[in-house]
Amino acid sequence: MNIQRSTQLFAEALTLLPGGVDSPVRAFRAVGGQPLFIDRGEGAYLFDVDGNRFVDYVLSWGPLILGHAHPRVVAALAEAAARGTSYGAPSPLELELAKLIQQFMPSVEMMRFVNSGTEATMSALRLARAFTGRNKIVKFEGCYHGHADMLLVQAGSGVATLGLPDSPGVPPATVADTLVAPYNDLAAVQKLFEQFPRDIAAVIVEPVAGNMGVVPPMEGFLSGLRDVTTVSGALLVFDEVMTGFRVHPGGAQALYDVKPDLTTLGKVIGGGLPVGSYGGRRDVMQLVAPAGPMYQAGTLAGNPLAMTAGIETLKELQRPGTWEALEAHSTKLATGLSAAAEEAKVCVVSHRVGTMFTTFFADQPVTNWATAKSADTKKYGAFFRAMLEGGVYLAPSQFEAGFMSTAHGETEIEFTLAAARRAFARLG
Ligand code: KE4
Repeated sequence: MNIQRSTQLFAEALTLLPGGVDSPVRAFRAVGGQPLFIDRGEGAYLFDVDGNRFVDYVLSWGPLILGHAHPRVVAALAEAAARGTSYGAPSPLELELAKLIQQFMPSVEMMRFVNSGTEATMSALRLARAFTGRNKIVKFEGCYHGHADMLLVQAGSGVATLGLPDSPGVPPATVADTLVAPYNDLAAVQKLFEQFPRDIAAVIVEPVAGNMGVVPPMEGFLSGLRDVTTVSGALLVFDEVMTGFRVHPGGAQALYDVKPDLTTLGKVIGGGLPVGSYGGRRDVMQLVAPAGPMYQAGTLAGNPLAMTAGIETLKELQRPGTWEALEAHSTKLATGLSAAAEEAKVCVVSHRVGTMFTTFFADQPVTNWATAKSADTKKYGAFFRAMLEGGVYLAPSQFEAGFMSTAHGETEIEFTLAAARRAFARLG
């Protein structure tokens, strides 16, 4: 595969951007090789600057559930841009998107738009602390909620531990109130609440984990979190930045019928433009300035272009048959990948929830970070490179999710499964 132009651009990028990228996971460090520079996206496809074409399952890490450059989104954006790119003042578009989100997620009684998932989770936890008057938060190993200091914490040993800074530059004092438990381990969370009965402001969870690879919640885990937070007066925060409009039209909260106090969103609700939101119980959201004293602000929050792309995306998702087709194609792909691995006698654990999926190169069940990180990342890297050579662009990390879009049809899936059979054969 000719990657000459990407190679030149990457060499230049390394002199301008740390690691040559604007977000670490894009650098291909986990899978070997170097990042491809993209010229354009079209439907299910990415085209790099050397003219190579790929069926894309990263889809900008989730936002592009309609695929790249959907005509309806592009046309609406062109019109919106002609009316100005930012107002720094309220616009009807924010209300239109808010009402659309509420149609899908009635638990979000009131919300605030921000510019990223990181801002959404950071603000939601500040709000939970303001509402409860408590300081501690609980997160889970292997769950990622953006790069706010207090959330950049990896559990140490043991069932649950006081967080230690994971990244340099995060002062120990900033994470002293961040408690960590293994995903799917309700007993560990109950133990934390016994240890800190009146100190925990919130439990934040990816209701389907996507940032250790896709790991579904075990039976009773989410409802157990709901019970323990209700009893203790802590808030339950569902971080649906990735799962929102991906695992079910109403998100994981609809799929598993568990109602959080706050929900964070991002990705799909911006249709590929910078966006995030946090929202939920009206009595909690009323604390947010200027309605209440909890401060949070943003120059480009509620940006008319991001709102427009989000509105058109959610409206398109409401077309009859859309979710059925997404479910059918996601199922066909995931089962096809498992069958291809089995045919080549390659051991994989395949997880899929809605339009999110991960093929773990593992020979034991994957239920949390400890079991996810036992996957053979070298083998995943070899598979990733073989699929890239075969014209399929997967997540450049074993610990990420793959995504389906409405633009992926039979042709793309058959092409992908043929490439997978060849790639697994090389590994087998
Ligand atoms: P952003 O700040 O990247 O918009 O959102 C942070 C975030 C919050 N919550 C969840 C559940 C998320 O998955 C994310 C971001 N996801 C990663 C992909 N695993 C973004 C890709 C990247 O970091 O480049």
